[in-house]
Amino acid sequence: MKQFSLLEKINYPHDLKALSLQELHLLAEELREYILSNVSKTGGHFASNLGSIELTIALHYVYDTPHDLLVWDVGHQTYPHKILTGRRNRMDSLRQIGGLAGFPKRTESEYDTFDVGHSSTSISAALGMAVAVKQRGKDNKVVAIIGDGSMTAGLAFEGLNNAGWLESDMLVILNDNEMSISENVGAVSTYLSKILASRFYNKVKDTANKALSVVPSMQKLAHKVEEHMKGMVMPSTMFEELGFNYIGPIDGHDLEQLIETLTELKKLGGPQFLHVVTKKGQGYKLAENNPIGYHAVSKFNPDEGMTGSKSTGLMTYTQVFGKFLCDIAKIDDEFIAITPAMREGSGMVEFAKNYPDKFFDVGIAEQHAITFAGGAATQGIKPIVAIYSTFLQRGYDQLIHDVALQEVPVLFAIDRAGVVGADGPTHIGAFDLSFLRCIPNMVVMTPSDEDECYQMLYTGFRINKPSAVRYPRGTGIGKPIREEMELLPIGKGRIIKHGSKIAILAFGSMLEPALAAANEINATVCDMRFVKPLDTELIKTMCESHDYIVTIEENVIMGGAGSACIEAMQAMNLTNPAILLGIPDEFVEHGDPKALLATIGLDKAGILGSLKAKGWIST
Ligand SMILES: Cc1ncc(C[n+]2csc(CCOP(=O)(O)OP(=O)(O)O)c2C)c(N)n1
Repeated sequence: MKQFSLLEKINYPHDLKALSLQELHLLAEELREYILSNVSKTGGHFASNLGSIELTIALHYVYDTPHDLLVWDVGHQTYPHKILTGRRNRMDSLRQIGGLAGFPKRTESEYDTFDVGHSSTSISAALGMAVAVKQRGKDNKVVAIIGDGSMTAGLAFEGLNNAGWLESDMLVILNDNEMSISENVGAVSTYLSKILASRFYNKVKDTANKALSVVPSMQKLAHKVEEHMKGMVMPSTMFEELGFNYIGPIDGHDLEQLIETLTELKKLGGPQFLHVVTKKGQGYKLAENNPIGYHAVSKFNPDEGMTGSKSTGLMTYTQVFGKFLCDIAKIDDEFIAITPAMREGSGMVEFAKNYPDKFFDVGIAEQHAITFAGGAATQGIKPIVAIYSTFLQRGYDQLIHDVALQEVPVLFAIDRAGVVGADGPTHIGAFDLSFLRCIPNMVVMTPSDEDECYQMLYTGFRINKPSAVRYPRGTGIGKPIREEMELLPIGKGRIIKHGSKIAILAFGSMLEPALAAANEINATVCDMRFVKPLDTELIKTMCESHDYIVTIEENVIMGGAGSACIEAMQAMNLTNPAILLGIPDEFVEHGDPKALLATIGLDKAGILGSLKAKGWIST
């Protein structure tokens, strides 16, 4: 059993304030051990949390939280913050049903100032807070903490642009570890590396600061000297041009330096920018050496490290997509594959290695990814955009305006559609069928097994239209992928099981539970395949030969595939009673995906329960 004798005395940030620097160092060590011992049991984000420990301690030590507002970006690095703000004893419940969320959540703690999960929101949110604080005549300090990966998004720059202009009192801390989930990409990333490399400037600056800041009255002079030297040895930083006072880079694992710098910065008004350098995985060698692998982990033995998850023998849909990319590259040269910073999660590692000229990691920039694809498509190159359902939400206007309206052939491979589990409501892919099917010119497909997914990707790739294939997180059902690629008939579903009285129209991942339920009650089951264009002929046949219709999808019921079926039935004057099964009108919380699906009635028992409740089957 590990000892956490100091950490156990720290329940809230005010307990920190009495500690000496030496004790704060010890606390950092214990926090590191505590995170390792907990996250290796629960799974969750890992390497970024080891990297943010000293920064978190320093922030809570210097600032008066929760009165002062810490605004974390993404929030996957906030386990130290959670532990120091009253949630230490609940860390073993992390990301489980009823347990702590994996990201900051305002309903969970008054120390969580803004709900996060999607990146690059912190500067805009913090600026909004700073403006509100001023309007209300309050004195809360506002600090945004953003990683260099998250700094690649347009949204972060929109916030900076506005903050510099408004001259608001706020501090932006750039936590630079030179990594996104993968290696960070783009010109901003190169620029940050250049700043880090300019050691000469830092050395001179540090010496001048040390020499001149001993006497408080000399601090102003120190600043002036620093400004002057910046002019001499280095042009002003981009952040200064945007209206911020840039400080740094400083070592984000040096508690003393962090505390000193933050203490000084806290006294300053206007937009301040602190560049902090950290190491992803700091203090756990295996994670330091493999920050990509340890970005997010499932359970592992801390002494051995991750040994790779036990293979179920089943392919994940992500792997099906990765295979499709590599296979299509062998027979077609005229395409590119685009990811907004999700190379690993989207199954593109092998493709990126083998076809670097065709692979584009554009950074955390979903909007750009889609418009970039639209542009390429106008010039006869077929783009494949690999994107998580939840992150596609960021690029909605681009999808409508830059792809669908111009009817350019872009294929969207939409991963993590439906209930995703531990990441919770910020990451659930609940809405894509609703927001895709209302866009003219789109073809929208929902595969129910691995081979269907593969063939749909091929079909979407070949048809000369904007198309989307949306598939769930995790493994398929074990259907082998056929060698030959097949063009599926557009807008056609298929009957999988013949029965009577009740017809279940299943979309994608819900075919499996639909079949399980149908086997008990002799219902008919259709694999609808296409949400758009919808197989209205099949719906008509089902309505004419059955009393009742059930639709089922892993998407919100509102405006989803079931709604499409009802619209079609209305248009054809078909009046069979129908039940629409899907995600209800609420955000699904974090937890085990199977259990979550069961709680919203999207499993065999739930389907049968809904039919019984209607009196369509006997109890
Ligand atoms: C809009 C959006 N796209 C993608 C992601 C997935 N994502 C989570 S963390 C992360 C990397 C963030 O990098 P950085 O901010 O540098 O933090 P680090 O992981 O290096 O600590 C990405 C791409 C996300 N959370 N939000």
